[in-house]
Amino acid sequence: MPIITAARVIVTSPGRNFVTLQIVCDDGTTGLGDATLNGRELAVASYLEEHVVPCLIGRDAHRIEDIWQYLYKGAYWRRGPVTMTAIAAVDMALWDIKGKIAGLPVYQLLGGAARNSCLVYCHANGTTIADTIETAIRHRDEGYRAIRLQCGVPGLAATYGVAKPGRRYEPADGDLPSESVWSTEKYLRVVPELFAAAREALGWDVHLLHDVHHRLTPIEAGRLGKDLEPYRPFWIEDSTPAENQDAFRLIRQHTVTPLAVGEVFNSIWDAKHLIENQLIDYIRATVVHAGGITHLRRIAALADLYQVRTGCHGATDLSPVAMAAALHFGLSVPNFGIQEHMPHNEETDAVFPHAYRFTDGTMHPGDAPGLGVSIDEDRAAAHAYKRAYLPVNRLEDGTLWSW
Ligand code: CS2
Ligand code: MG
Repeated sequence: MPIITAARVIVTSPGRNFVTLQIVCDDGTTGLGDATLNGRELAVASYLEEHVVPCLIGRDAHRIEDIWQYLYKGAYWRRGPVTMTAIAAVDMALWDIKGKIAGLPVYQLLGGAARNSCLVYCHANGTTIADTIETAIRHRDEGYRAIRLQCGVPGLAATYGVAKPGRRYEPADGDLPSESVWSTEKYLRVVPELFAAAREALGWDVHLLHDVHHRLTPIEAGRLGKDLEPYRPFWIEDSTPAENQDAFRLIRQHTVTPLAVGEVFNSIWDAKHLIENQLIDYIRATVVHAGGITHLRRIAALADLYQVRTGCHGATDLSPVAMAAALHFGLSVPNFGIQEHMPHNEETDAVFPHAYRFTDGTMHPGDAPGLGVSIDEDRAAAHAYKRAYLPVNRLEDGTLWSW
């Protein structure tokens, strides 16, 4: 059996911060796990280095479930984004090790492929509706069959999901949080116009998605869902904050637009009520923030009972290690829905060489043993960490609001 002899945390910042856990076994096998929590990276790095790594040394790396339970129940202080991201990193690394020793890609260890490849969606954003549509057409021509649309809101200097002109969209910035101003009224006027223009320009053979990013009240979300029904969105995401899972009942009463939620969830308990009451259609919890492959499989199995499908988060603050793990998971689950795919920049891809590939609007993790991703430590060392925060959002009257 492969005994864990070392585990190291590697922090690198090729355009944005990533935290990676590398576990080493006595036979030389190594495994990688993503431990990136955007804006709180060093909290997870410290949790791993100070509290988790000492407990891993000497353990049998094949005992994934036992180690998961040890780190979850053994911490006493259960759940939360930092804890579950740390557990996720260990879990991903152990599945990587198991696959390498077995000589099999991780999806084969999870029951094999339940589909040929994973449908993915990309991001189209722009300051104006016209800019957004132009980008969406370009992505459709690149082969994407599903595109998320986010555009600027007239009267607001900036808004979620829209990159600064000429720059890639990376929301974490600054040595302290930047502040943006929000107006629900202005926003609710522009999104239906965006979708009307998108259907006019792109037709009906492409899925269109939208991320509300936690900013509406339930009844406002019902209004948006109803206004978008003529344009058949694939989903509206994070339409209202989900601490009160039952809030989605109010949205359901007013619209048949599909609802997605969960990228900020870190355990099955965050989603149980939503899933059991069929208040959502897609669950977006991820391998990196919801306890790894082991826990995400439990969430997907519960969701499957209620015809809820997976729609996992996949922004660029999830490293290529997480993307690889997400694709092995997505290929194997019966109730896969869609996988978010924001391509990383070239520097990041160089730090994390990987086997996963994009083809014709879908992605496949590849058949390399394990997760099929590695880390170039020399390149990683060349990109020093720099603290960065996600923005803070306020209403026009200064009220602190969800970003
Ligand atoms: C967004 C994310 O991709 C999405 O759906 O919600 O870009 C989110 O804003 C970031 O992951 C936060 O770090
Ligand atoms: Mg989102």
